Amino acid sequence: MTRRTLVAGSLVLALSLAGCAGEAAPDGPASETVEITDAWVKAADEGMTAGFGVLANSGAEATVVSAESDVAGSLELHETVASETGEMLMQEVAGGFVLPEGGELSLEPGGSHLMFMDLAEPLRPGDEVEVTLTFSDESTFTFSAPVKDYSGANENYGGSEEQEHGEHEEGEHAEHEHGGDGQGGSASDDRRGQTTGARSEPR
Ligand SMILES: [Cu+2]
Repeated sequence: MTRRTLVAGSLVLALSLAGCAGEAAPDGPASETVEITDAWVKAADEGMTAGFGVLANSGAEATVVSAESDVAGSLELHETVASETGEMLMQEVAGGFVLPEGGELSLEPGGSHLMFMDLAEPLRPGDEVEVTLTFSDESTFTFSAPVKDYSGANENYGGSEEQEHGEHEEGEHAEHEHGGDGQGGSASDDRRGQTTGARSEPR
């Protein structure tokens, strides 16, 4: 009898807690739904350098509003834009890096990147750099990125990567088929299709 009352009591408590959560994102803080892959930082002796990687977000839309690292006086969130004369310029991105719901954002040379300002010490290939991202919900996400040599935007930093990539295209992406469920259309539709498109349709 007593035990039964206890169970009932905790059930009510759980329900009322769930009620309190109200409209808060069911996916939890951005720090728990965002991951980074292929993170790396460009080697540099002093001054500025840049960090890259692919940010993937499995939850609701998340926004990176700031970043910091012990190796730099400050970190800025940069995007690359074409000027009126066609020159590529980088600038701080207004409003931060937006990661769409269930989507990803690639930080890459010639595109958006983390700008390391005022390096505290030389960053050599093989070093590891810790970076902390802060999201608009004030949660934070720390990751470690290796330092790599990279000598210019026109150079393929991966070396043999082009060949390897060709093989991956045939292997890992073979299961990805287009137009299966008639939802084709825009690029964003296509991206979403990858999460739902795996189901097999009965004939
Ligand atoms: Cu920059």
